[in-house]
Amino acid sequence: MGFLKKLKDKVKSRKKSDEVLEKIKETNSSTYEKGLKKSSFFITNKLNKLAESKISIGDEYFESIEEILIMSDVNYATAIKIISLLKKAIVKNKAESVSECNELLFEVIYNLYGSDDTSLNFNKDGLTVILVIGVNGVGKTTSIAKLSNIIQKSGKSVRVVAGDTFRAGAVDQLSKWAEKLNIGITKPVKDFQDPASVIFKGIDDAIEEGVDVLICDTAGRLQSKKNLMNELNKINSIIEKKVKGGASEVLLVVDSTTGQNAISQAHSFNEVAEITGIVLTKLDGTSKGGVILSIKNQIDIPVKFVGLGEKIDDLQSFNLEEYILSFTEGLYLDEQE
Ligand SMILES: Nc1nc2c(ncn2[C@@H]2O[C@H](COP(=O)(O)OP(=O)(O)OP(=O)(O)O)[C@@H](O)[C@H]2O)c(=O)[nH]1
Ligand SMILES: [Mg+2]
Repeated sequence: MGFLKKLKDKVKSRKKSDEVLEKIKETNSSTYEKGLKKSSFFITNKLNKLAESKISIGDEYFESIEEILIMSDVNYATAIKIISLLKKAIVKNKAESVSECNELLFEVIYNLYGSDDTSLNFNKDGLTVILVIGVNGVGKTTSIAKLSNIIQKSGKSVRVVAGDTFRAGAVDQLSKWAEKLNIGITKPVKDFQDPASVIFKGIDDAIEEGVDVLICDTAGRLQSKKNLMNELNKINSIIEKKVKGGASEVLLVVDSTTGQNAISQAHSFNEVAEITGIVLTKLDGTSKGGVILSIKNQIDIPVKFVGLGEKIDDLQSFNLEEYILSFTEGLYLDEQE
């Protein structure tokens, strides 16, 4: 049985769970498929053309693969690594047709990516605080709404805090979501209030309300590394003062449509904060879904969630199998039983 067929069977045989952590990780194949349509169209089209062209499996084929990977936002070093592994896999599997080699490409990518722990960390002894950070416009606030929805559906109660006191309209935006989701929200009491003090109040409110999880929105303003570090340090020390062990998750949101910029943001934020996971948004808006491989290989912080559209259910736990299957939708495969 071919690799992709095996993967499909694996995804199909997944069972639904009642456990909170497992529920959060449940994914929807059609959301993945829809969200990765552009990437899949781009890559399978190119690979299918190679299969049709009767190109021989040699330098020209590998150069084409390298080009396709790089155009999909896989960084150069990773692309080279993938091709060297692909060459070995072709020999090992005695692959003779281009379509066989194309399928092996995804098996290589799957194995290279490996397994990441995409579970959300929860505080076992009290309030779980999730801090959400990232530059302007990447999708922090919308991802917070979507994440609140996922956590709520898993059976835990949620509250949010509008720690973005910088952008006019930011508080209203989060308030609207909170109303829709029927969850509590802590807002600043004055314009440009220190975000740490809003989060301080948010924690008090969350403890008083007795909710399980508090998600903190922050401003996405671009600032110097030193200022950013100071601000995040202040927020962290406030959380640590109130909740033993501090924030359970520090999620960095990056926009996949910005390609290598997303990678450099992750690098910079990683220097100033202990990021526990990445939320990769707007995958539906790009044909360059390979950026996830660059994140894995250049930064090695687990992508925990992916944004596959603008609707509330379009944030999904990151699942490598779903990702690869959606990516290869429409790929020509050799006839297999
Ligand atoms: N297509 C698509 N749009 C998204 C996704 N995630 C967020 N967006 C859109 O991106 C835009 C910006 O989202 P916000 O959540 O306001 O971004 P933010 O990071 O909070 O922005 P600031 O508060 O200004 O820093 C909105 O129009 C969202 O609907 C996604 O996964 N797919
Ligand atoms: Mg925002």
